[in-house]
Amino acid sequence: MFQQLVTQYRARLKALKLDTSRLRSPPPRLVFVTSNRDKVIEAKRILQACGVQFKHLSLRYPEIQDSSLRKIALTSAISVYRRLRQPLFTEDSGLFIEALGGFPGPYSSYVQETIGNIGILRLMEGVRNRSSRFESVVAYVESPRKNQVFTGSVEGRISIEERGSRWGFDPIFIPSGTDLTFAEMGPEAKQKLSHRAIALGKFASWLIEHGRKR
Ligand code: ITT
Repeated sequence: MFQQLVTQYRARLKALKLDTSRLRSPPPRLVFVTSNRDKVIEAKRILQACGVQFKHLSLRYPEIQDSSLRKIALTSAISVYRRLRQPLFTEDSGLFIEALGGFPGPYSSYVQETIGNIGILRLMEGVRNRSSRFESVVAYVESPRKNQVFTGSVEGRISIEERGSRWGFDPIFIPSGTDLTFAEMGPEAKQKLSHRAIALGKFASWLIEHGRKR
């Protein structure tokens, strides 16, 4: 509605041959709630490329303990929505290592903060099956009764040692089809195949399809 008014106003000014380039777009109404700065940087790259704008709100919110990332993400997003009462999304992600029965999975954040990559590499010492998977779940809550979940995953393997220096598990995760870790390949290449890019790409398509780009 507001966007429509701005468009009409711009058209009127244009008819009067005035400069409309200085008119600012309304601020984004969509909020990304996360305490993780690296997620925000990646989400900006991915969503802005699709023309989707959002505002970042840094907030630590309680997460339920569950084996399903989907359940954790949606429960968190709904509880944050109850506080903020505006359209928002959260993103939950994790690294699932086959030989460790899917560990750290939903405990990825805690494991990263405690034993870190070195601890994971120690657990994997002498383990031949290094298959692993990164998963991402984006939970969008628009109103008390309207929510959507978008998922993305990328298969790969755990490296023998840390390579590259980006955030989280990036230095030890090698996506299938390459020999580089996420950390070594850099943000642009990571964005083409990451779990987060897939989930956020689906989210962006949904927003565009339903006319909710901001
Ligand atoms: P919020 O819950 O506030 O969004 P968080 O960092 O706690 O932030 P998660 O609970 O989703 O987020 O934790 C997932 C952890 O998995 C994250 O902290 C990283 O350590 C790791 N991780 C997830 N995606 C990653 C990626 O693309 N590259 C490297 N590490 C990643």
